[in-house]
Amino acid sequence: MSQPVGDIGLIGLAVMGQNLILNMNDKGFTVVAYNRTTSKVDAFLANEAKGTKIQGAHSVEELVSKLKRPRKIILLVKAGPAVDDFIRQLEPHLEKGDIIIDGGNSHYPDTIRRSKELESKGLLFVGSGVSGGEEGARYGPSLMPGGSPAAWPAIKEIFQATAAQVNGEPCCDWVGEGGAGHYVKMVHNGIEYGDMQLIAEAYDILKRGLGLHEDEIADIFNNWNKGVLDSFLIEITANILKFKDDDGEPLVPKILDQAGQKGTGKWTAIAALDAGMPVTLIGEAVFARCLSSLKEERIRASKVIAGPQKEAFKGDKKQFIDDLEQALYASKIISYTQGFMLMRQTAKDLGWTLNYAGIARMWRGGCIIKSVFLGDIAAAYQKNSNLESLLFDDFFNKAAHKAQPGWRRIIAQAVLWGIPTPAFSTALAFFDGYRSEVVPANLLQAQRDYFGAHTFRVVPGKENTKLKLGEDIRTYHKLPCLPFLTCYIG
Ligand code: 2AM
Repeated sequence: MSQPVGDIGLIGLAVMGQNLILNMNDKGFTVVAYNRTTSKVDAFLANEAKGTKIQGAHSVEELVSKLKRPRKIILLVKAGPAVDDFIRQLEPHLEKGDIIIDGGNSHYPDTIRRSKELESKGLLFVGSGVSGGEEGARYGPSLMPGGSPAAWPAIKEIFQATAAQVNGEPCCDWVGEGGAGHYVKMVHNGIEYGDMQLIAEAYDILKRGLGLHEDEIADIFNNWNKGVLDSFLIEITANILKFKDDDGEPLVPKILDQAGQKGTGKWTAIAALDAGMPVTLIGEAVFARCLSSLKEERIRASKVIAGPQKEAFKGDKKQFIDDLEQALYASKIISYTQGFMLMRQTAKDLGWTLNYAGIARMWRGGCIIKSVFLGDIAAAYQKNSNLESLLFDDFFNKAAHKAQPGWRRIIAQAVLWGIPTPAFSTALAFFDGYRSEVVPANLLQAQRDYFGAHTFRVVPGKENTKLKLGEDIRTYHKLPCLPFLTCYIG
């Protein structure tokens, strides 16, 4: 039998899979393609892959036989049982040190399970986030591989060459152990939900608040794209707002205001609740989509629930638009602050070593949230990989301070107008909570103790408090001295 020539195999010839193969082929690697429905292999070889080095396989066994050792096989199939199915089919043909890579949208607990199972059999497993859609897959995605650390040296060259490049640096690095790659991809998607919601709120304020036309709003977004908000999402929003229907009217107002979701934002919000981390902006972004889908109910409510009387804006429009840019920027800082806090906590909980500067660099290109801003986040974590939150970094601390007055003015005005700003508002609420040395959780603790004898701890220095740990406020409530006691428990 001839020597195997394949550098890497890929299973799953939907558009993402085909494009990733073509991309790897462009970078000089020999890829072997396989698909459950093998007619797709033939069609691919006869069309898109014609004239390339790409090889086909008509069985899992043939695929494996065409790969150099250690064998590397990427699965780009529907997340769920199809991944387990292929792992089971591949296993008997693989040898110690061979690597299975799941590049699909798997949920990270599945990735943790699969990497444990395969490692126990001497095989290596990688769960890799692949972001950037079909276009990214073809010309350079953001790749977020994590799993068995021993797999990284073997796949590094192919992965880093295939990924998007920003300033000569690949948007791909090793993320961490176990399910870290898919976890980070999940948080990336949650952050994407947040960024999109923030932009939608800015649009709403400009449209319903200032009464601007889509063309004027597009110009504002184009301007913003030259400053601190410079990013793919701001750029495409300007293009979208400029887009006209056949009748010359902007298309956006004709689109039904019911947002869909595939669930990765929800996963992030659930993961945040599980980790006990206040990732409020992504949560609000998910809930805003939920509220948007209550269209029929909202129509009925709009008939019977009145908001404030609409008043024309009398202030300085230019100042207001500058304030809005700052509000969007500050809220974005909070969203990423929260996202990185979540990853940090999960890394602690699950024993992963995450490379935060690397994660920011991976998101700088090739994906929907790509932005200049991510370069600043990479710089912050490069300076201090142990940063508790971005707000402790000088650059972001100053930026948030500078944005603060405008940010508050925007939210105050939106509240007066009755325009909902769930993401802007929760960002500011987080900011104000995070910077508060004292929050009213003392009262919560007293309430919990009162109705459930949950006990509380006293503030250091107030150890002489009459009520001691394990005692119950209710006991004292029967005495006439509760006001006296409550002043001690703060
Ligand atoms: P197919 O072309 O044979 O349907 C995206 O759907 C990719 O995932 C396709 O390559 C598809 O293969 C594959 N896929 C989806 N469900 C699958 C399953 N249960 N088993 C194997 N492949 C599957």
